[in-house]
Amino acid sequence: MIQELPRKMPKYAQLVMGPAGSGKSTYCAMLQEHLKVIKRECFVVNLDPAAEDFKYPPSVDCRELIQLDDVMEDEELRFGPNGGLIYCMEYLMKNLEWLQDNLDAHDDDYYLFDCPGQIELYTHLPVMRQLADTLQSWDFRVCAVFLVDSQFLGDPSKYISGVLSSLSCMVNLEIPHVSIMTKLDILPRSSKREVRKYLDPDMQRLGVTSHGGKYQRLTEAICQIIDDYGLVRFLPLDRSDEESISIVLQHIDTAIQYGEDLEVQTRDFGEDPPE
Ligand SMILES: Nc1nc2c(ncn2[C@@H]2O[C@H](COP(=O)(O)OP(=O)(O)OP(=O)(O)O)[C@@H](O)[C@H]2O)c(=O)[nH]1
Ligand SMILES: [Mg+2]
Repeated sequence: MIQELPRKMPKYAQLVMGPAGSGKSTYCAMLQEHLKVIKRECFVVNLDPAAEDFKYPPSVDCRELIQLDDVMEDEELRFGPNGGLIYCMEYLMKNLEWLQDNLDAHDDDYYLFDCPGQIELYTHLPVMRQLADTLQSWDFRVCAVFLVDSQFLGDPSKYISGVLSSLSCMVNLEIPHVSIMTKLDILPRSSKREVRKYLDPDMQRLGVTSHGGKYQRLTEAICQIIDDYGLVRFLPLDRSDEESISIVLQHIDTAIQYGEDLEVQTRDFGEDPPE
């Protein structure tokens, strides 16, 4: 007789990343609120050792393990703010059992990890890769959510650098990846029209020119690759528009196959009413 093994249920995580001030903490607070409205629970984890106040109630706060101020004031370490932050993140990676104990994650739990804004964490340091790999070894399905401020995407050369920073994070982490253009709610109407061009861009038609002309062919080749392989597409996020929040969530849920293993909820309505 074939015995059915108990099914292992996954947990879900979004690693919310992006440059300083791109809106990561605001996104976590907003998404937690949105999920509450649609009766889904999620926990937010603060992974920024320099965070001072919160827009959401953190379920886990890495500052209980290590704080940037303590590292900077340490007589032996003598770090500045950037080096200090990297030190804190490396310290966290050496103490991942602290994170595991504090997460206390159960089947189907959904977590948002609010990460710090140091871009080097995503592009070439091993820290975030290590975190993503560890979460996966703890049965999490993890999605990288990379935010870029729409204010900085409004012309072709800025757009290319936004695409390349998101792309280097994608290549570094090798997990499902969603890129988001934030703060559309504060763009003036004329810029909104301009920025929409970049949501589904035809890189060749954007007319990207490099400053010196010398690198023109390189720029064109990069655009061609991004275009041909559909490598990075930004989803617009306007926090004043529930539908845009919902579309972003759908993309991420699809990327991590959220809900695929959920049990069908049944409800007992009692006996049939008399005719
Ligand atoms: N209007 C508007 N403002 C936003 C939005 N997202 C963030 N902001 C503002 O942008 C600033 C930075 O937002 P944060 O959420 O702190 O950005 P962050 O990426 O967490 O910043 P760091 O953690 O310092 O890297 C704050 O003043 C926010 O109020 C948005 O969608 N719309
Ligand atoms: Mg933040």
